[in-house]
Amino acid sequence: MRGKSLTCRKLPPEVSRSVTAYKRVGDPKKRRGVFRQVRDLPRIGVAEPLVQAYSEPALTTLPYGRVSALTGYGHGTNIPQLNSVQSDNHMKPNRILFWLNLLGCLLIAGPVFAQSAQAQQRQRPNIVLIFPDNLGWGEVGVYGSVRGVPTPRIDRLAAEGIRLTNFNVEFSCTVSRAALLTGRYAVRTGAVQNSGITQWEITIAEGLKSAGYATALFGKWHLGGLKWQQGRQPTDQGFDEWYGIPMTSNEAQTTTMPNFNPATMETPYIWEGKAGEPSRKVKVFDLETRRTVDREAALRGIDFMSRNVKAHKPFFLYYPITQIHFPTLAHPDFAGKTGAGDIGDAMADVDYNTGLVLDALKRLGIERNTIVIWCTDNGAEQRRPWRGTSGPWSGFYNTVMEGGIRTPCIIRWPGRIPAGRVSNEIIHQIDFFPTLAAAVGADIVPKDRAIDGVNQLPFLTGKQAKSNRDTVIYITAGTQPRAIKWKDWKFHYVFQPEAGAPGVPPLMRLFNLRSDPKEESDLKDVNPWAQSVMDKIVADFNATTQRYPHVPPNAPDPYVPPKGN
Ligand SMILES: [Ca+2]
Repeated sequence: MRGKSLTCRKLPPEVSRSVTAYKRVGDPKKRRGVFRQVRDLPRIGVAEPLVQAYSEPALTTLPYGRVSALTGYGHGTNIPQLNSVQSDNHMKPNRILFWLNLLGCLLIAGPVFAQSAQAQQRQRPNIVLIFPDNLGWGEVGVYGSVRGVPTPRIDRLAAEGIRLTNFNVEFSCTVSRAALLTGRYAVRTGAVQNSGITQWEITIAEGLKSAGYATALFGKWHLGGLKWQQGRQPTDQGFDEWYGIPMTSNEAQTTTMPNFNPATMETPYIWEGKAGEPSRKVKVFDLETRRTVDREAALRGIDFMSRNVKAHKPFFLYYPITQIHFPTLAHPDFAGKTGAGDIGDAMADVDYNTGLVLDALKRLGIERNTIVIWCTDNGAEQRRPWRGTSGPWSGFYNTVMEGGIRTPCIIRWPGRIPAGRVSNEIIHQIDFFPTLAAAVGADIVPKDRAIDGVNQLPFLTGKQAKSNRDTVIYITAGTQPRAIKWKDWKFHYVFQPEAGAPGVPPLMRLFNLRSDPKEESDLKDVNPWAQSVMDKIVADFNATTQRYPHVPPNAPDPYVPPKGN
């Protein structure tokens, strides 16, 4: 698996084509023409990154794979020659061929040479996944902040990476986290708040851990259910260590409830844990510690990154920020500071904590070798007085209105993902697992179950204009789809714009999200083709459940999947 990542496969196709073309040309004049292409290779990412790899700290990863392994073999002296290839227009073709062949041999022969696992690992990119809670589209500066609270760090991250405007998630905390970490629509996992997901699920953390990554969660878990201590801790799902809350933020209100009785009711705590050990209580989770848990999680995350940089180990830092889920009470540094209420203060808090992590990446010298994903778990908080905003969209979380399932998402990977792009291509949180697997060059996506995510790396890196997805299925309670998104169209099977309220007739409605972002004008009757297209998407999905039946909600461990038909 790791060996594969060391081969020439990782060269960009234009480089491979040029090198191959050069070798095939017999006529010296024509060869010189091809040489001009080859000479330009540094501009598309071969020799230049080699030089960077030679001069930068060990954790720098090269674009296009594992070429920096060369330096690990003591071949650093090749680099001046490579530079001479790009600068010496008069070099004789046979010399050029020699160096190209040498380069090719080294690239191809890489896996043949024994290389320490550590040397491989330090070339894999680190991953930082920042995942605020109930943070709606309309709070973030670069997404058109309704409250006008500055979010300079998130905005800058967007300028340095890609900003998605059609990023899709599941409708609520637990199901969103299940989909995020498993690459599967949550309905397949049986994820529900009170029981979380079974140990049988394989998470991104487990996959990356198997590829040699250090893994940690600092923040909110919410995938272990009420009995999370019984085999459903973060450390039971691939995280080496964790700190934070096992369930959700509203438990911070428990100890101040008028009827709270510690003798008969469970006191919520902030916990910490390491793989192989039971988690330990750190302190009571209440309205005061609710304000500070995200900052503490950021600082622990930075400590985790620092330790792994020293250990030359790639890492996956999952930082599920608890803001701005209710009670939306920001860190004391921000409480009352923005003039835009609790949500405005919390948004500033989120931006600040994001900045702490980003600054640490820079300080540690691993900015270029780290994929940063910043996205939110579901749409805007709706509970008053902490009612968030969905920007141009209608609805809030716990619905499949766009305000519930379309959230901000920014991805940065310097040198790989072009900076400053904004895209309305459809992406889903379930795509992260296969996309990150491709990004780190590890075959870690499970093959014995239905995976709904698709690899979006070619799109994110600009090698392909379109997303590998043009549909999304939205399922809330039960297994019946509530809505389907197909290209610019969205078809509601049960139009339910308010969470908990009954569906509003006519239940089936069709909207064009470009012309009608608020989902107000039903176009079903003038587009009679639409339902059959949507029904086909549902039928295709349902067909997969014959082979891969859903894990039932509340399934106990150990879960054993039934044999599919
Ligand atoms: Ca949430």
